Amino acid sequence: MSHSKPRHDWTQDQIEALLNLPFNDLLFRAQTVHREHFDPNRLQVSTLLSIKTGACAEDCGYCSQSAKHQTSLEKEKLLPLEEVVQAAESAREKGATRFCMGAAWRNPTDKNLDRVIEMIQAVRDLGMETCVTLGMLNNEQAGRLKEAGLDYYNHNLDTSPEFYGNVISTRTFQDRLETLAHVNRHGINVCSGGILGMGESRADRASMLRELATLPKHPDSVPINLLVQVEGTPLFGTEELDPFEFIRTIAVARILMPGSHVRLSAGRAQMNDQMQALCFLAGANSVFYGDRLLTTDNPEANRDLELFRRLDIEFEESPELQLSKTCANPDKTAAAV
Ligand code: SAM
Ligand code: DTB
Ligand code: SF4
Repeated sequence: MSHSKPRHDWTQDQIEALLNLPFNDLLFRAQTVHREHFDPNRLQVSTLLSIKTGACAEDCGYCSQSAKHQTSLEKEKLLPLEEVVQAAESAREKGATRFCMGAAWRNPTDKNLDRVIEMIQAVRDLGMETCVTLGMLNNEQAGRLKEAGLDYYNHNLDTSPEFYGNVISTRTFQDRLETLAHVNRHGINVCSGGILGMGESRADRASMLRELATLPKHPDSVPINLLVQVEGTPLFGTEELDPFEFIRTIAVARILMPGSHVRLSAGRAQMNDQMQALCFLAGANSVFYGDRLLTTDNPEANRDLELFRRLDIEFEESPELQLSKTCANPDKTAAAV
């Protein structure tokens, strides 16, 4: 099978030309690339937990958790370890292979990090992959997370560098790139993507994808969120994005970053089944699974299971299970990849 090689030299014009393709041509191309790299009927599933909620010092215009916005969110201190382990066990029972813990911090203190490291180790002991999203990190903190065995760090670029100032003023686009560089330097898998539907233009969506696809290494995981409009945030009331524009952006992310998992992230609760099916056809192959995202609703697990059954989609196995199969029968697994 011929694999399209990952490229890191995509230009703004080339990306805009992809976004401008006739819809059916774009989806056909994205699905073709997708099949060269992945089983099109399998999804990677992660479950999220907010381990520290609200009272965040940043002013991200979309976020329910910023102390600068008047939302109805109840703030919570860092959760006790036992509560986190219970939530991870329950996610594992439902079939999730990765557990993602999110904290509403501008950046973690070293003491915060000690507590999160205990959580990472406990979740790893359950045989799950771990992901955390804790805000900005310095180089040393990234090194400590790697030592603790962290698999993924989520830190989104959120939008294009050109549109960024319309959404966030308390940290810069460059700050975000620096955190990603620390994470990558220590060999932690990078999860980085953005949000659509914040009033940005098609050129902004192209520019955000260009930033992601021209990183020294493509992010292993690329979450594409649809803005969840939260009352009390500055972006509440933004004109809704045309669903086909969202699907086009997923398709172009798939073409630009062929070996990455593209995650259909926040906003699924507001999408109908047909739209989600088109996102999977466009190359999305990962979702957040479980009734809650961080502070807002995700589709209920039962609704998802029904959708996946109707679409003949199965969950990706845990990496541990895949590894044990490779050891038992290396030829069979190699042929399937
Ligand atoms: N505080 C950390 C940070 O910002 O890096 C981690 C948590 S933060 C909630 C993680 C990501 O979730 C944000 O970067 C943003 O892309 C996404 N997100 C947050 N609120 C959202 C919303 N209302 N709709 C869509 N995506 C959202
Ligand atoms: C990401 O890109 N999306 C997730 C995860 N990374 C941490 C978070 C979505 C949050 C949606 C709004 C909320 O529930 O607060
Ligand atoms: Fe804080 Fe993260 Fe929300 Fe921004 S997105 S306000 S950093 S929790």
